[in-house]
Amino acid sequence: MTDTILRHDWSLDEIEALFDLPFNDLLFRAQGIHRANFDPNRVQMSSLLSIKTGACAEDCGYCSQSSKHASGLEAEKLMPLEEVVQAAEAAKEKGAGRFCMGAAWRNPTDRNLERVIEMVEAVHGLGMETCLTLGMLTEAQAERLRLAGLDYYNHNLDTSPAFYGNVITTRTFDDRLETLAHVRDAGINVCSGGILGMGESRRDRAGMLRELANLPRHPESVPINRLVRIEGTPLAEADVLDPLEFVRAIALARILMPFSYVRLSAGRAGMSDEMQALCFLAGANSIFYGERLLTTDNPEADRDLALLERLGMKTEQVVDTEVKAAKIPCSRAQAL
Ligand code: SAM
Ligand code: DTB
Ligand code: SF4
Repeated sequence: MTDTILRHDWSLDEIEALFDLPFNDLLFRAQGIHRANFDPNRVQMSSLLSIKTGACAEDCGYCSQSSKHASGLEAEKLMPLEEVVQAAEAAKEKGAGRFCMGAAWRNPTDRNLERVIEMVEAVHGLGMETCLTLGMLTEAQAERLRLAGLDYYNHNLDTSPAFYGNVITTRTFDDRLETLAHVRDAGINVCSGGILGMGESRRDRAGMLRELANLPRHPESVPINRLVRIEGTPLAEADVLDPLEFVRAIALARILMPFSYVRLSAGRAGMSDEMQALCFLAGANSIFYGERLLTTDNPEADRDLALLERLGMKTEQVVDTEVKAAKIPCSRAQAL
């Protein structure tokens, strides 16, 4: 059995050295760590819903929802509660355990936050785990969400500190760290990852993973997105990342954050079944499930279920969220 060492002091050179390992050696290491800490044949499934779409004040170079880009996306107001509940019910019916609601805001106003909290409470009422991604949060807002029973908050670092300015200029890397600290301090599970394939170097990929791994506690959930190239955005013509480099990054995430759920996130619609299978072998154990991400397509639910069946993999059972939170291994291990 592989001993799992939990570290928060990785250097860039150490991470790059792991990235440079022969592919089979890297995957063997990642799979060993994965097996020591998780059932390798289980996958956690989250469904996404855009509850407020487009007209965002930020300029994230990859995003269809920025008002600064001409992606042709039609902006929509905050969705009524009933529509959100219907979407959550449908996602639950299909087998999703967690429902993640995203809004194209730089940050929520306190008034909007109260409306979103009604959604969180209603989705909880269906017996699903809840996740939100609403942009930056103040300390008080994070506290309010915790009181409302929110399970996870997603806020991505997106890329390395060095590459960050090439992608986003309207908020800083440190702003993102600050929101993550508010979420962590409030006692909400942290979901944070980034995007690969935006023209960054391998060192940048290592740099992003280093930032995540060197947080005081590892995020419970680490979404690794492959850029979905969207017409009208500055990154529409970015070179497609070598699929094997993407798999390597998944393996690195698994090695650096051994107890975290590593989510094979956006970009799966453009991945072969074989590439996804390699990602699971490298330690990915979570996916976005359902035909829509926020504004772009995800694989059909049936295709995903068929792939899991072919791989002999099963959906992680949805258990009572309180019990589940108590079971998250990193809460135990990282407190040591
Ligand atoms: N507005 C909020 C924010 O930025 O925090 C929440 C929604 S935002 C769309 C959530 C995350 O989705 C981004 O941080 C980014 O990592 C990911 N994302 C957005 N557009 C993407 C794309 N075209 N390809 C891959 N990932 C993308
Ligand atoms: C994350 O890391 N990826 C999700 C979720 N967190 C919110 C969003 C992916 C968005 C992909 C592009 C789109 O559909 O607009
Ligand atoms: Fe706005 Fe989020 Fe898109 Fe950035 S990623 S433009 S903050 S919706």
